[in-house]
Amino acid sequence: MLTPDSDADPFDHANLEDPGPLHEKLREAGPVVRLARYDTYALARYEHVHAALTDWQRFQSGAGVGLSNFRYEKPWRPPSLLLEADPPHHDAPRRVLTKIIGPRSLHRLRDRWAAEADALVDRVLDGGGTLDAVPGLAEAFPLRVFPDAVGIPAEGRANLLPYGDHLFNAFGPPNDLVAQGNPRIAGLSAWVNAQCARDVLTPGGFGADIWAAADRGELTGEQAPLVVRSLLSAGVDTTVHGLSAVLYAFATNPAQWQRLRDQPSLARVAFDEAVRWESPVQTFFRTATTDVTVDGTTIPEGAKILMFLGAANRDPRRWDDPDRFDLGRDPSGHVGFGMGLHQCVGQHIARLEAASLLTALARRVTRLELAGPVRRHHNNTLRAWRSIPIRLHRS
Ligand code: OW7
Repeated sequence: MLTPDSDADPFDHANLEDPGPLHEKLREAGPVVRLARYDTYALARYEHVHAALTDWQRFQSGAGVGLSNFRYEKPWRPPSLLLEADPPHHDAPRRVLTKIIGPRSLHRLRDRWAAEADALVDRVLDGGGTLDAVPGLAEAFPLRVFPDAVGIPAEGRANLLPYGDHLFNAFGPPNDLVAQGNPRIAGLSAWVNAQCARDVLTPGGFGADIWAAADRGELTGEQAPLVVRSLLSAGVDTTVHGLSAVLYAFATNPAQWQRLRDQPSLARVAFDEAVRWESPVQTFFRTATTDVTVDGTTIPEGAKILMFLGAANRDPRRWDDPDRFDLGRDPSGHVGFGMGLHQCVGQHIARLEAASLLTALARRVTRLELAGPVRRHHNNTLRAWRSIPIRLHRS
């Protein structure tokens, strides 16, 4: 079958502002669409995104999960041992991190994070309850709890968000968003790298736990700081935009908020439904290790393949009424956290942050109401908000 071509730019500002129309076009054009301007292949249907994510042998990560191909171009930073690696190199770092930030280890943080969420929401309500939910809740909560849990010092934490923002832009083409971040990235990067050293990390945190794994021989001393870097790279912007998404979803779907208030145990389903609905991580690339035929169309060896997680998560072939944010559906199987070997190792942290914040809000707030115009933040990989003015109605 001849592969359909598209001259669309998924990374231009119109598509970053509202990717829905492009996603529909790509899903309907065929199982594989060649993105002519980047000489890459797009997958936008759930079935094929899922298949590529679970076939790490033919869809490799080790040549980079951005547009740039590490076979030909030097990466802007030393590659991640998790995200940008394939088995067998991927396995030890993954095994170590899976245990350190798995559900069992996170259990210790439950009560502390619940208390922090209660305190934050009380403070916001005491201040009148009208605020920008992006800095005021979605950024404030992760920045309150996550760097402490990793065990980095207080100084310089404001570097985490701009570092992540640039990192996620850098998976895309070298466009204006990357150019905007370039002047600051050396400084941000130096700061992040410095936080990964063993003597900087507080005992009892995830970072110290990673170094302890190195002492047991589960990682080398060269690997340990790069695994800490993965936490600081992947763990901040993602959760911020995931929390923004669920807050916006509830502000614009008051009946769903009532449902959560009636049944607070829905907080986790609500967050996963928001991750499906919004797909805070929109896209990642893979590289074909051999000629791959997808539903009759062939992708050549060495080609980059762009997987549209956001399009798959709203594919009507897989989801009933996919554009609806609905606590009544079962969102499991969404690819917002990926799927397979690389599926988000931090998803339990994200869910615990979200459940803590949503539970604190559900106990105290009858209604989240938009209180002004919302604004998107454009990023080559992340679906993000700059501003969500809201009024919280105290119960
Ligand atoms: C890393 C959300 C995907 C990521 C993203 C960015 C960096 C890393 C991982 O996971 O450094 O491992």
